[in-house]
Amino acid sequence: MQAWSRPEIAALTPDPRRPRVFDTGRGELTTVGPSDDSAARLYVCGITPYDATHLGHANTYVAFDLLNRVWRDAGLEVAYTQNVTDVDDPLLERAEATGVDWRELAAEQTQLFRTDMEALRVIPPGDYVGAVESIPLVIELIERLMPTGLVYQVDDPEHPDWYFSCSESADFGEVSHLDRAAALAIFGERGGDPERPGKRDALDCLVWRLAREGEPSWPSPLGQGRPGWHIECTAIALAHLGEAFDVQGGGSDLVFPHHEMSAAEARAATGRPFARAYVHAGMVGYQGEKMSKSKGNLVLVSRLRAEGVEPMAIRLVLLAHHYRSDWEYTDADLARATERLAAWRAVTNDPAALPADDTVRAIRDALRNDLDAPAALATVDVWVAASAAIGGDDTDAVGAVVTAVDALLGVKL
Ligand code: 5CA
Ligand code: ZN
Repeated sequence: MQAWSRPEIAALTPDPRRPRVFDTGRGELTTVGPSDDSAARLYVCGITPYDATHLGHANTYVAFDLLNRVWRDAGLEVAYTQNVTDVDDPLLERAEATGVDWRELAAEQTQLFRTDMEALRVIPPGDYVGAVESIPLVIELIERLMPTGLVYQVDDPEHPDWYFSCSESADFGEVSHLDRAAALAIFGERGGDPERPGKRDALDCLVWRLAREGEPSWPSPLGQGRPGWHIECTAIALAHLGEAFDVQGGGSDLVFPHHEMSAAEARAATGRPFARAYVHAGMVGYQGEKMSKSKGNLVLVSRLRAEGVEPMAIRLVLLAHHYRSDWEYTDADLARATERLAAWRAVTNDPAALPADDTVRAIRDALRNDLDAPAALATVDVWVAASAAIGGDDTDAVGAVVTAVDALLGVKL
């Protein structure tokens, strides 16, 4: 699948220090990236293409864009894969409810997402991969799992779908560390089917759903059907990035079951960890609840853009919140970001300002310290305010700040 076009990425002299980010699995900050000069490998769970792109989605992709940019700033190449869940229950349900062909809905929403990402200057993944085009990879992975004895058909004569015995897989729980009661409750809320009769264990997850009347399906040795959700990401990540890649990312709503179960499938198939670290962005809320397609309380990037909001102001709204925090969007966020952008531009339009070496260094430090964008913004604010008040005659400073803000924060001034 085609990704979106790449923003121009400003170049700084590399600073080889690796970033530290919070690994949900370890429950602490950890240094991420290769220890040699091989490429850093990143997988970020992509959209299910309907109701795209709300500020919650954008927040997650901008968070991992920071990681991508810091790795690049460290002189590393970044192998980045992102999926599109272009066939799954919620997409099919929405298509059915609105009388649109599911393929059309997916194509149109994926395209909208591309234009939003482009506007926000998010660096595209090198591999942008749809679930539908990856069906052969999914089948291959399920077949690879067969000899483990962890894949079985549910005891249901009408629909003997294929399942994976998650909780029997080594290290199950390594990502979320949930106890069984909590896992069962969340599984039911997030697309799982703990109550389906005929499974070996309530936490087992679907890997291949056999065809139902009116649903899309593809031929396979497992029977005509379609992939389950978790195995989609496992198959795509293993095929495009290999085993034990550096970071598996997504929003915190994916910690369980999605990332736990993908990790269990990969571990069972390869005997190695799926990813070296599992990194999660916080949830963005609106009007008192998590912003979500199912609730409909959405602030869409495309709507803000259509209202004339500068994409760089939207990006600054997101960067003003630490990627791991949960926060609620209000109009005041946008007003503050718009003011900030104007203040930064007012100073960077001048030919000279106060010296900026310490400011550039502080932006780099802040981002290497768990992608602390709010601290980076505050550093720029201080330099901008001081330069506006005092003036300054450093003619290199403006260019240095503009380049650093562009390269590291992705904000074009
Ligand atoms: N296609 C799957 C992942 S394989 C999926 O979760 N799609 S999604 O469209 O629901 O979400 C896309 C990404 O946005 C995921 O990483 C998800 O964690 C993140 N996300 C969804 N809602 C929010 C929100 N309110 N705040 C922050 N991130 C969110
Ligand atoms: Zn995923």
